[in-house]
Amino acid sequence: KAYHIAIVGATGAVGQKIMDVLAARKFPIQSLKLLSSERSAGTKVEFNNKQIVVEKATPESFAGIDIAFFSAGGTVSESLVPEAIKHGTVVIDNTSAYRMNANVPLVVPEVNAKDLKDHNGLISNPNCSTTQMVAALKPIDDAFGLKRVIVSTYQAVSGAGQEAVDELIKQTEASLNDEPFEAKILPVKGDERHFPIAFNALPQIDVFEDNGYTKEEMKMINETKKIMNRPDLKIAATCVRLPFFTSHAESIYIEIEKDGVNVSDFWDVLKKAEGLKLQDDPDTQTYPTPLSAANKDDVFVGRVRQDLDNKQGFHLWVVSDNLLKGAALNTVQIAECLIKNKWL
Ligand code: 11C
Repeated sequence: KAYHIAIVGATGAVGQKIMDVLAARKFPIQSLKLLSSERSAGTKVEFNNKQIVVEKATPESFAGIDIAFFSAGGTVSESLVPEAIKHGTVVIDNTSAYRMNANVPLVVPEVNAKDLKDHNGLISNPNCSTTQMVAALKPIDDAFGLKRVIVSTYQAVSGAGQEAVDELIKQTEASLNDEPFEAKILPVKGDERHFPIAFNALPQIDVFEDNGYTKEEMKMINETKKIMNRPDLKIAATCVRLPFFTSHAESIYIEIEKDGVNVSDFWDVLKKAEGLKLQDDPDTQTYPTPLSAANKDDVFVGRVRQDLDNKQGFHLWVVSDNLLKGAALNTVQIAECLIKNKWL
């Protein structure tokens, strides 16, 4: 069987990646409707060597659509997802609009595919930095019991959109040419102050909440608890933007329940885990980096070390392409999982 598919936000970076992933994985498509805001409507986009004209997304756009991938920002999802559901379309939403709703599954298939079973027409795709972290933490939790997580991230500018990517390029060129430049986008387009990203590190991703953590940090905390079904998990995050284009990297400190576990026990567990690739050998300087992980599907793990003071404490370095496993790939894998299990 093949399906009638719609992509909302088809001209955006994640929308384009969803198309690439659908084509690469030979997703069973009967028809593909590309939807966008009025501004991008009329644009022609190539898919499988055919030109498709992007249409303006309206409530009626979803008639006859089996699966809609939404990636056009929270406001668009808030207004159009309920309309799509009314048409019987199953929605997989890439925005944060519905992620923490109790009746909306938030899914990384390797971690909690079973939560898809009882969906109500809407499934949320997690934040990119959360997805790669839970993919690495789940097999560890299953094998050794996870007690506490402290994560610091090193995140690519593409997570903040094309304008942030363009800003990094312009600022880098200007800095190298000793020319003046302005910071207008990062750390957060809508926030009051902006700081240079070129040759810098910005310890703010998204706006601050009242507790002093940023929204990105609270997403990592709350989404992880939901996906792993561990509301009791002790977890804190510090999210930092760095001047590279693709992949998020994370330094993760964890404490486990089990005693007597060593690094090679970790390697055994991580090697067997679905969607993970272990790249960890200090003798040959083997570890993942944002560049080595870019354009790859896996979540890469390296630098596994036992803490020097706490035998039940371990340090990991986790890297993955933020637009693939962090966004487009996970979204398509959710749809594949629904089809495979006849849960559509
Ligand atoms: C960033 N993680 O790198 C963000 C982008 O909730 O889907 C993704 C925001 C989200 O800035």
